[in-house]
Amino acid sequence: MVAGMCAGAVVAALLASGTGGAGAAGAPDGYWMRTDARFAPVGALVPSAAVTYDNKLVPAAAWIQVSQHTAVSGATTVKLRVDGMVPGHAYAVHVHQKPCGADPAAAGGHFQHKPSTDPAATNADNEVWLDFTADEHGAAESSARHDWDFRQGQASSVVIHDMPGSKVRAACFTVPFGWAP
Ligand SMILES: [Cu+2]
Repeated sequence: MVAGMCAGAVVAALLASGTGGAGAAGAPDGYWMRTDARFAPVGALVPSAAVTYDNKLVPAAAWIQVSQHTAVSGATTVKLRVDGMVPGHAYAVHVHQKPCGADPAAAGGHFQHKPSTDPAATNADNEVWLDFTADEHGAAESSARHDWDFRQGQASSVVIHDMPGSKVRAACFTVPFGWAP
């Protein structure tokens, strides 16, 4: 079991950059965010920010945590942790543009640093990919780091696909991604 895996409310904080002067040393400047939830099916009595569309691949009550740090420079690191997934299964995960909905398509397309209709632009350098393979307990971690930042309103969820290279959406988590102030 992963420590500290209790589902909780969104923890989002926008920390103002240094208190005047040139770069207050050691201050955690930029945008910090961490949020977690347990998956629930569409139409669950108690709705969740994390919805599963495929209860076999992403069981209800599986857990997900997403965190983000964007430095003042714009460099952005996104981390993913999950538990309760199918042991040994390889999933593909991307940051998508819109919040999750009852319809898996609601999350829209991938966030792209340089928006493009060219299929070649769909890659881990131009997008945020958080693919993982669940360990023997169904847990996993992944992370992605880029020199660039999200744009307002264009990164709103993390979509878990059934397998790498697939467009099928097994689950979705609405996440308050932010950008450097
Ligand atoms: Cu995707």
